[in-house]
Order: sequence, then C-alpha cells, then structure tokens
Amino acid sequence: MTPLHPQLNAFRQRFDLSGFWEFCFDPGDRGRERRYAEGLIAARAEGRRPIAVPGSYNDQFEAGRDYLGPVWYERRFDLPWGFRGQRLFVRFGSVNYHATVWLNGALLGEHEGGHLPFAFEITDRAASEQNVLVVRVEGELRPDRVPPGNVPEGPLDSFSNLPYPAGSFDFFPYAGIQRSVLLFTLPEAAILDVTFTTRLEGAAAVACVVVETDAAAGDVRARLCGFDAEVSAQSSLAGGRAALEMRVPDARRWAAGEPNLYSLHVELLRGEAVVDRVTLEVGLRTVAVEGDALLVNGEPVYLRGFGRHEDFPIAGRALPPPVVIKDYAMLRWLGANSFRTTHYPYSEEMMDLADRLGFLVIDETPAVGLFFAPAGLEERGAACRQFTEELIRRDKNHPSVIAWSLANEPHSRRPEAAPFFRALVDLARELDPSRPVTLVSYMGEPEEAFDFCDFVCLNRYNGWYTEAGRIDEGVSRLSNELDRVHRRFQKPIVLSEFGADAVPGLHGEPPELFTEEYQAELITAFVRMLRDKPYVVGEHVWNLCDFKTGQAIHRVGGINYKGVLTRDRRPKQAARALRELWSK
Ligand code: GCB
Repeated sequence: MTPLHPQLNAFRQRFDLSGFWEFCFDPGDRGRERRYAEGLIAARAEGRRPIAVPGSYNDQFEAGRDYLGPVWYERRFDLPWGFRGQRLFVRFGSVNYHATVWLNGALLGEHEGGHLPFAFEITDRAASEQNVLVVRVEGELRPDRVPPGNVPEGPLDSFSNLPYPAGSFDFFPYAGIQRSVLLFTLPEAAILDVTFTTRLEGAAAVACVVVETDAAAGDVRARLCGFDAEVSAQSSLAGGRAALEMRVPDARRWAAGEPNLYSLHVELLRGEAVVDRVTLEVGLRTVAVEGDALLVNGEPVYLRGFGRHEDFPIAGRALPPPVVIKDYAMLRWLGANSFRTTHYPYSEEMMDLADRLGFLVIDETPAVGLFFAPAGLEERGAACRQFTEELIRRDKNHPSVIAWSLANEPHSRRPEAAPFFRALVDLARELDPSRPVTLVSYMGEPEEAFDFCDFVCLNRYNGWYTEAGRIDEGVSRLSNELDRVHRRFQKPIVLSEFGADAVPGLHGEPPELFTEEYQAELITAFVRMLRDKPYVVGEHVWNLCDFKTGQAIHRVGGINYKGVLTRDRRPKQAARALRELWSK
C-alpha cells in the first residue's frame, strides 16, 4: 500500500531527492550483468551523463528522443538529519513505464505504469551515509501494456496508421522519472490512509472521515478548521480503523469558482499523547448525476474547459511549476471552469491547485487506446484495475475531482469490451461510491459500456476528420448524433473533445483547414449548437495547448496543433473566440 502523500510536520519528515542524477542509456540491456544496480554506473557505463530529475529524458539529449529501451538512474545520498531511527520510505511520483528500484544493491521492488505514485520501505536498508539509489526504467511500447503500443495490424481496426514511436495514442510517449522522488518518514504507529466525503443536510454539512492506521490500539481525533469555525470528533480504533463524522453548521461549500477549503487535521492518539498527524485541505461538496443533470451540491453544473497534456519543450511530461501556474491563469482567462486529465493522471501539484483555484476535474486513468483482442487482454485488464485503484487512492480526497474516467477511446467493437468495462466500473464504484464514473468514446465506436456509466463522454471531430472543410455539415451531423445517443442511453452527455488543428499564424478567408480562422469558427459553431441541447452538461475543447506527438503524416513537425494556445502558451484566434463565448 502506498501511504498518503508525504507530509512535513512534527511527526513526519520528507526530503526531495530531485536534482541532477547520474544516467545512462542501456540499449543492449547489459546493466544487470555490469552490476549498475550496485552503484557501478560511474565505473562501468559508457556514455554516462548527468540528467535532470524530474524530467522525461527524451528531449534532454539528442540520443534519447525516440529511444524507449532500458535506461539507468543513480542518486547517492546521506540520510538527512532527523531521519535516523525512523521508519523510512522512498516514493516515486511517476516513472514511465516500468521501474525496478535498488537501494545499496538490494532490490526494493518494481512498478508498472507511469503517472501514479509508488513507494518502498527502506528502514532496514538505508545507512546513515553513502546510500546509493538506482532505478532501471524502460518505456517500451507493447500491446499488453496500458496504454498499448506496437499493436499488430488488425486489432485497432479503426486506427491502423500508428505513429512513430508506435503508441496506440496521439501524444509523445515520454519516458523516465517524470515526477519528484521523495524520502519520507512515518512514526512507529502511523496514519496510513484517510478518506473524506461529505453529506449535505440543509445549510449544514456532515464531514465523514474514515482513517486507516497500523496502530494496534488507540484513538483517532479529527478536527475540521476553517472560516473561524472548528468542529471535531474522536473515536477508538477497531482493527486499526476508525470512522468519524463532524457536523458543520452553516457550511461553506466548495464549488467551482468558490473554492472554500477547510483544513482537516487527523491525529493518532496513544492515551493523551499525539503520535502522528496528517493534514489535508478538503472541500465540503457532493456530486451526483440525476436525470440529465450533473449536480454539484445539488445544483446543475455545466463544464466549460479542455483536454490538455502535461507537455512542454525539453521538460517533456514533467511540467515546470511556472507552466502549471500559467496554465491555470490561461484557463481562467479563457473562462474555463473544468478540464479532463487527458490521458493519464496529472501531477499531484496540479490536483492540489485545482482544489485551491476551484476547477472541476474529470480524472482519467492512463487507459487510452485500449483494444480487446485476446492476446495480452489479461495483462491490459490487470493494468487497468491497478491504475484505477492507484488513481482513486491518490485523488479521492480532492473536492475538484467530480468523476472518474476509466478509459479514453477504447476500440470497443469486440464483445469482450462491455464485460471488461462492467468489471472496471464496478471496481471504481466499490472503491469510491461518492463520484460518478464515465469513459470516453471514439467517433464511430458503438460504446455499449455507457449502459453502466453514470454519464456519457463523446470525442467528436466532425468538420475535421469527417466533413473536412464543411463546418456546418459537420455540426448538423453531430447535432443529430447527439440526439440519437441521448435517446439510446438517457444520460447526460459531455462533448469531451472537439476541435481542429490550427498552425499559429496561418490565416485564410474564407477559412480553410489548418488556419486559425477555421479552428475559431469550428469551435464557435460547436459551442452554439450545444447550447440548445439540455442534456449536454459540458464542452471540453481539444486541446488547451499544442503538444508533441509521435511522427505521423498528419502531425507536421511531430506536433498536434489543436491547441487554442501554442505549445508556449500564446493564444490563437480560437482562444479569443472562446473567451468571448464563455464570458457570456
Ligand atoms: C482524439 C484523442 C486525442 C487526439 C485527438 C486528435 O480523439 O482522444 O488523444 O489527440 O483525437 O487530435 O486526433
């Protein structure tokens, strides 16, 4: 189990190992026999060099651009003051795709899948000085992985033209240690997990807190503080667990644009003594789907926003913090109130800011481009279950997260698809009964799994991949299709992707494909059409920014130009058009 995000307080320490690590490529996969795991990279690796962590490695060196085979990272450290004698862990925020980790030559473990955290206990392995942490990473694209890659001809029927490198998806398969690596401590008896949910009772709210610990006995105390008020509750542990409720009269609810956060302090007590504490910033709010409406705090909401990528030149998938802030500033400027974490979980910093800034988030697992041919299906299924569990565990306490998206654009024609998703949806509901569950469907795929989702998400590129050059025709076809889908499923619909590529600075009158004018007109026409559909509860433009893809004949310079902002975050015409539309 990955403990809660590391905290720094009177009972817990943490230390960030980010910086310049030792690194080498290992195209012949000889690192094990050369004993790199023991810290011998410096002595034995050809072409060893410093590398920035966090950061995808691909754009840091020319040789790394399309290389996805084994690479090795090494970091030496002395234990920081105050860490000795504590329970120690090392935690990786995201390593894409497969990580094997050693400390001082001893294997700690492995982890599969990027974008989600994992940790290993190192209490008995760490020395006070001269520790050597080594990570072997490989980002190979394989049909039995999630997202899949190098899928043979056939199973993807609707998308046979794979890019290079050959992902079954349209973004660059950046690899490496892409988020922070933290050392952290836990006290001898510790709080391992906290689950926070809300029940509304008129003007009051009931904060429900479930606490998991590894303490044999003791009490748990929860305090909820904010807006000059404090409520608290205390309960004894049973089997290491406690469930508490606190009633907040005149609750300040969390909502989009009104991000009222309370501080939740959870303390583990032995007798009167506090032995551990964690603090979470939480929001009092509920989410539900009722009829054709998506409700936050019982009020219908309409999602205006984007799909996006964690993508920036050179840094790759490790967004520099100023870019994260800039993206939120631009979302605000555009009048957006929401986004989907296309097509993988975003950084924990991004999620914390969504809570603080008041954005509604559809939180997506890395399951993009799934297919259901029998070869490798079991492995893909196991990966999807693992990622769903890890994501819900990581993000369940964010008030900004209003739904789980369990897949983007699966190739769902085979009969195996529906039962596959039935099981995944059931798992998500079991892990988190407090949020709606959805998945996102591709043009032309009849998605039976919507029968058991709470709402429908459709990606549609009428006027672009179909009806190219004919916006009106595209919009009217989509309008009919939306009505049909709604009649079939009787659930609210989010248009989760639509848009057009626009090469910045390319203009045309009348507008043509790839001009800024065409993109602006297409997006405007879509938004106007959606206004008349009461069952549509959201519009997410693809994409907030231009982003890097693999090489393909439809990706000039390896870039997808569907951003309304350029890759360096400058607005195109469509951005101004949206700002105008969304300000009304
Ligand atoms: C989609 C995908 C997205 C692509 C986009 C496009 O439907 O979900 O990942 O980037 O289309 O631009 O083709």
